[in-house]
Amino acid sequence: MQERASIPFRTGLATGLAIVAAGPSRAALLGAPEQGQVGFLPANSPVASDIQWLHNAILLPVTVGISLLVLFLLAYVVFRFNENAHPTPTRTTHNGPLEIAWTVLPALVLVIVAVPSFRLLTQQLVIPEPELTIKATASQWHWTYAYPKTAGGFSYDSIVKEDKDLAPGDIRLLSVDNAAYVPVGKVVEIDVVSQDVIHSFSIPSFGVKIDAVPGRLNKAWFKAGQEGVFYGQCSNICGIDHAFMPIEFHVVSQQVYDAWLEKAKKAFASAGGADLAAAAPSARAPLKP
Ligand SMILES: [Cu+2]
Repeated sequence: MQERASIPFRTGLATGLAIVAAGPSRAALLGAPEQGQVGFLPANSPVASDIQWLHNAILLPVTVGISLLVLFLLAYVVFRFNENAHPTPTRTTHNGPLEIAWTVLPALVLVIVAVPSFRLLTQQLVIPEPELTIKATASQWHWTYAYPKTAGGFSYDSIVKEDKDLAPGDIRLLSVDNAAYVPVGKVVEIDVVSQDVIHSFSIPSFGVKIDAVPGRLNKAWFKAGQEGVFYGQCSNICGIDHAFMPIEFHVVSQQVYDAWLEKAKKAFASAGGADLAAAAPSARAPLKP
């Protein structure tokens, strides 16, 4: 069983800086939520690290600061200007410098948030030259992964394990029968599409979350710095089994990936190859919650 990476709940500027400075530790990570967890899953891609940095170093201080300031102003007004403390109200209606300040300062806060936000958005959307491209096709209610011709050109369905099929180390409602494998340290592009309704492909540890829309190819990318198992879920309500189409990605060394590729080529070659159009949704009764 994978050892769980313990991510204690720490917030604020210090954490944001620490994440950026230290980077991930060397142990294999488990990108799955823990019971009672508060905070992010371990970041295992540049985009995920930067998302967490934006949250911890920029958004959290800004929201906490503004909340405290408003709380202070409210309390000040309540105690300083109540009828007992201040029986004769002032007739002041305008204050030029104050009005300029409360217009300029919020605008500055918006700029402080906007600059790293747009940088992050660009980082997510401008995809570096991929070393592996996987096509993820959503169906009600599972994912189909297709590997390119250069990797053997095969595709297979990835379906949630039912409770009776769970092996030791599996995670209920997250483990699947056929996980996707990617090599560590490589730029992986995920091409996401749907063959019925709108789904959403999401793996928090990779900072990937993108809609799967019929007739439209959406793209996302990640570069996993560490080996481990990383889970995600369909994140767009897509029907009765929406909660039962998890995503399981194994980040492994190049040798393990090559070995898996050899096995997968043989195992999935007979199951429809890379012809996604012919890959029918697997016949399966909806799971009961
Ligand atoms: Cu879905």
